[in-house]
Amino acid sequence: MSQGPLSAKLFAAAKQYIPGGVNSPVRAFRGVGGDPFFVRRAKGSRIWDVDGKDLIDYVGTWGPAILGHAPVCVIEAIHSAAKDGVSFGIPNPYEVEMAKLVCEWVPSVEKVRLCNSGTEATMSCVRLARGFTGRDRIVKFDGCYHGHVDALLVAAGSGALTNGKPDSAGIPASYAELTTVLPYNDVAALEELFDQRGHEIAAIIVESYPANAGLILPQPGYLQALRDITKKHGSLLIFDEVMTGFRLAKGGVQELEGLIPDLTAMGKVIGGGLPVGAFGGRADIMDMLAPDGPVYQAGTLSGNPLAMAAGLAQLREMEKQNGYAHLEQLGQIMEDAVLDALKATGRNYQWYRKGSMFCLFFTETPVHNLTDAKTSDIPAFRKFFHACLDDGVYIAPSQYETGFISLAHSPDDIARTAEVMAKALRGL
Ligand code: HOZ
Repeated sequence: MSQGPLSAKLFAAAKQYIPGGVNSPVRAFRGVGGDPFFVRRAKGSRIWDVDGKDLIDYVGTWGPAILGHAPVCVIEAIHSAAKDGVSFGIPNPYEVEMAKLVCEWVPSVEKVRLCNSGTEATMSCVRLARGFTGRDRIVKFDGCYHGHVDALLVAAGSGALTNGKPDSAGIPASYAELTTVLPYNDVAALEELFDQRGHEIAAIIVESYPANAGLILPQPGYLQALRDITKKHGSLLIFDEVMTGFRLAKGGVQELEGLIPDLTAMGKVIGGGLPVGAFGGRADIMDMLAPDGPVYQAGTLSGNPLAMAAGLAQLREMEKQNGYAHLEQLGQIMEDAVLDALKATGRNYQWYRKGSMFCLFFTETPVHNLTDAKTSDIPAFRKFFHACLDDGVYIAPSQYETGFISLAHSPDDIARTAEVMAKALRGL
């Protein structure tokens, strides 16, 4: 059972005062059945629920906890910054340090603006692309999720997909009409669209590795095709690196793939667990932002000193510990163990991993796009999820999400996880 008695009591109260009892739909367990547990404490690779049960956690607060939960360096940085005040609403030194670090680490970023969430980052990229190009049309991909931005909540992944409502209500048809949705990894569809409407297209926005419909990797040459076609037609290429940025490499997917997008949206890891987003790119595009340019974007808490201090501490610790190489080793240990478990149980489910991000699709069909992802056996995933949870392993409560390993996961944690997963697979 996912809920102990204290969680059940809290959830009953939460439902009275909060829509659905949660402050973000992905927490509601609608994709797996049952009700969510409430967390009292998190440290390292573990979370403890209010009923005292501990779990090895692969959700990692949906990505930010790359060092594990509550790392000492981040907690100390927050304490130290808070002593001088928690928000100023006027520039502070931390935000300059953070902006400099982002420009140094992320290959395409010449200038960056800090904001408070990944949603703000993608929303601002879209506005900026429209302002810069003077065009209105945006292209996105089926199953990609870019936060709860009106223009992008069309054919969306993550909670929208999990809940079976990938097109949100409340978005005027005339507004959604300006978003064209393409299947991912399909160069012919891309070329056909640009041949017909290239002159209308302000930008393509793409999750650099889509991670909100499970984890889907680009076919060789696909990201380059996006780069080439946008360049040819005078459109911008926006990489949404909210999930992948600072997680797979210092410079995200663009560093790994050797590609330079025009704009990049960032979030999650950059905030060290506090609410931070960022977007950046070519200086001539970024200079279109107010106060220098005509594209307005703002935020009372943007560049908040606590959030900047937490993010800087986390990113510097990753660098100090050579964290990305270490995460790749942990990811490989996990991969070997899961593939062994699949073999031993005679299951040919599709496993995808890049560094510390992973997804096990409950389908035997290779997954290259949302249509493939949807061939997954959802009842089998639900059963697997609950079996893992009962045995102390917490993965995201949806087939259409991605798992995260942190530097706090030990090889023993991973070995235990593989045992639990093997038992869950045997039980299907
Ligand atoms: N990108 C996150 C998981 N796919 C979203 C988390 C949330 O919606 O709360």
